[in-house]
Parts: sequence; structure tokens; C-alpha cells
Amino acid sequence: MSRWLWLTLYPMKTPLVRVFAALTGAAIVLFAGVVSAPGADAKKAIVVGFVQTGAESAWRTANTESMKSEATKRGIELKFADGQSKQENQIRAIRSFVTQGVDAIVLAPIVETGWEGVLREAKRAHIPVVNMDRPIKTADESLYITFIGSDFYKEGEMVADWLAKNAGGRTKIVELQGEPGSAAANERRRAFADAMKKHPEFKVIDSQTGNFRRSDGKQVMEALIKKHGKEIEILYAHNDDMALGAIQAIEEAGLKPGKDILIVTIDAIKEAVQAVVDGKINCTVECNPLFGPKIYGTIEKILNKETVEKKMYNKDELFDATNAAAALPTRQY
Ligand code: GYE
Repeated sequence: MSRWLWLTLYPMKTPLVRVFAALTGAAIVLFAGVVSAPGADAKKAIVVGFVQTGAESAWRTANTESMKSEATKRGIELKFADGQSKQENQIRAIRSFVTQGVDAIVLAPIVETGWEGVLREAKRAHIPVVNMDRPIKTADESLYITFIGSDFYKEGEMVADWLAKNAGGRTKIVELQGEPGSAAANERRRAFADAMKKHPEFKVIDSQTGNFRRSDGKQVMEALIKKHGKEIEILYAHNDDMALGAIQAIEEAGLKPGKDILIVTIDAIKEAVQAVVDGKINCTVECNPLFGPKIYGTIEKILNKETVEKKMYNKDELFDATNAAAALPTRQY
């Protein structure tokens, strides 16, 4: 019974009045049901709970925007949870989406491990989970339906390959790592280290985290310059924001980014591609954040009981002095 009807009937005192009122109420409810029946046929909007990492970088902002605008375009009701760079916030958000009974959950996990408990709760509630952007590590692959994102290992390899061909005799590298524990940082680091084994002339002389953030990139680069001085010949940053922060530190130290220190990085945000054109970044490997359409397309298939692939990787390119200027006008993030 609707809340207003209940509130109307409750104060009625005599039993006869109460019976009459109850019957009338039931009739109204029934009638309302019949009248609203055609509406019930209209397609119900899909409700998606999206658990984002936070807002650590320009990549992330573009990714959030893609997820929000595509939901609006498709008439999907999007419930957005900002993890604010803390796994416990993300776990709480998943739990809350399970309680709310959303149709699907999209998780962009900050770190790789520690998801089994809460994902089991989603599975028990029959809510499909799409693992987006950063893959989780779990022995139980049934806890998520599919992974959609970039191949971080390949990105690290592409950077290393570029260096092997273009470093021009420079060999001493400092590395700015992404958020500790994140798949993006772990894989970009591992791939680069593996590739370096094939090129023993290169040496990573220092490696520190800059948390994928511009301000941290600047601060850590300042400290690295203080510590190693002119010894640094190459900077490998796990994302553009840290590289752009580091560029400020390099310039403030009176050095020329892209010349005194070669800079190789990942994401290919517009500002970084511009920096390649300006000669301050030497190469940036794309990591495309604009895959809202692919995420919702996949969710619609899952809810239609269609089978989807377990892993779907986005295609990423590399930008350097040979192609950055031509690409710049069409960069969307
Ligand atoms: O490279 C970085 C962001 O997980 C691919 O996270 C993402 C990374 C991206 O903060 O800029």
C-alpha cells in the first residue's frame, strides 16, 4: 500500500469505516495498477554503480567524463562513487551498490589485490562486475565477468623499445612510478625492467613513486636532481602528469627537458602530445581513457545474457617527434 494511503487510513477510528476505507484503498491501488500497466512495459533504465579510483590525473578526469557522458547518451542511470585514492572507500562503495541492488557494477580498482571478499558479496547478489582500467589479481576469475582496459605491460615495452632505438648513447635512467600496488604501476615497471635486461647498456639509477600525480612528480624529481645531479640522462615516468610535474622541476634546475634529460612517458594526454611537439617530452605511449561506450556496450550484452570475452584490451599508439604534430588536432583528452 502506498505511503499516503496508509497515512490517510490509519487515523480512521471505527472498524466499519476502516473496512470500507481499506476496500476503497485496495480498489484505488488495483485501478492504479491497471492504469499504469502500459508504462510497466516501457524499458526500465539500467542502473550501473561505477567505483572510480579518484581524480589523480588528467587521464582519470577524461575517463570519468567518458563514463558519465556515455551513460547519459544511453539513458543509463549511473551511480558514481569516488574512491578518493583509498581502497577501503572503494570496498564500501561496492557494498553499498550491492545493497542498493544495482544492475551492474564497474570497478576501476586502485590496487591489484584484496577484492575477493567484497566481490563475493556482489556475486552472491547476482550482480555482474566489470573490472575496468586496472586488472585485479585473483585466483577466482568468476568474481568478475570481464576486464576492459589497456595492456600496461605492452605500454612499458613500447617505451623501452623506443628508448633502445632513440636514446642516442644516453643510458642512465630515473623512474617515476605510479600509485604503489596499482596494476598500472606494477606492469609498467615490470615490462620496462624485463626489456632493460635485453639492453644491459641501460641502467635505472633510481626509482621512486610519484603516485600518478603532477605535484608529486615535481617534488620527487626535485629530490632526484638534488641527489643525482647531471648524472640523470633519461626520465621514465609511468604517466604524463608526473612527467609534466618533473618538467617543471627540470626547468627550475636550469636544465632543458627533452634535451639534457630525455623524457619518455605514458597516457598521451593532449598536454603531453603538445609537449612532444614543443620538444620537452620525447615520446608518450597512448593509454586511451575514452572507453565508456565499450563498457556500457558490454554491460548491455551481459544483461542480455550474451557471452563476452574475459579480457578486452584497448588499442594504444605511440607519439614522438615523427607524428605528434599531425595527431595533436584530433586528440580528445
Ligand atoms: O595511466 C594514470 C592514471 O590506470 C591507466 O591511472 C590508469 C592510470 C593512468 O592515474 O594517469
